[in-house]
Amino acid sequence: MKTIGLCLGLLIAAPAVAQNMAVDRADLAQRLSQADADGNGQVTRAEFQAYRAGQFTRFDRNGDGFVSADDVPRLLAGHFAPRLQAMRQQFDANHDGRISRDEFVNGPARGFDLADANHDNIVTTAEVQALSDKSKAARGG
Ligand SMILES: [Ca+2]
Ligand SMILES: [Ca+2]
Ligand SMILES: [Ca+2]
Repeated sequence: MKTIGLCLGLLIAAPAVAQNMAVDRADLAQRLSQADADGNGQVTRAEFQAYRAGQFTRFDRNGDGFVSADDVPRLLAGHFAPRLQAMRQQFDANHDGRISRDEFVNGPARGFDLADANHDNIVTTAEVQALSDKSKAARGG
């Protein structure tokens, strides 16, 4: 079961937007802070895309340059079909049924765009903080 557990972990780490159209802001804040490669408290679009490239490498388990059903073990295909479908809807720009590295890295970045309140292609810790404050308010806490 070790392999299956590892696979579950990888796929559960898929972008939150893929599993739920509503962006989980706390999760987004965490992912953006992970994307801050040089740790200066700002995530540029380039850093965000580099982070995505790293995610892609993990999702493309068979290393063929595409994220597709082939990357999901047959036993788990039924379980992950809806999630893969959601990812395809978001990222499969040319509708060939699989997600290329380019489609994934340069695909829609709703979370980043949402956090980048002043649209300067840099998400600052202040912007992330503002977003999670909004999120807390929305939850009534
Ligand atoms: Ca693949
Ligand atoms: Ca495609
Ligand atoms: Ca900004």
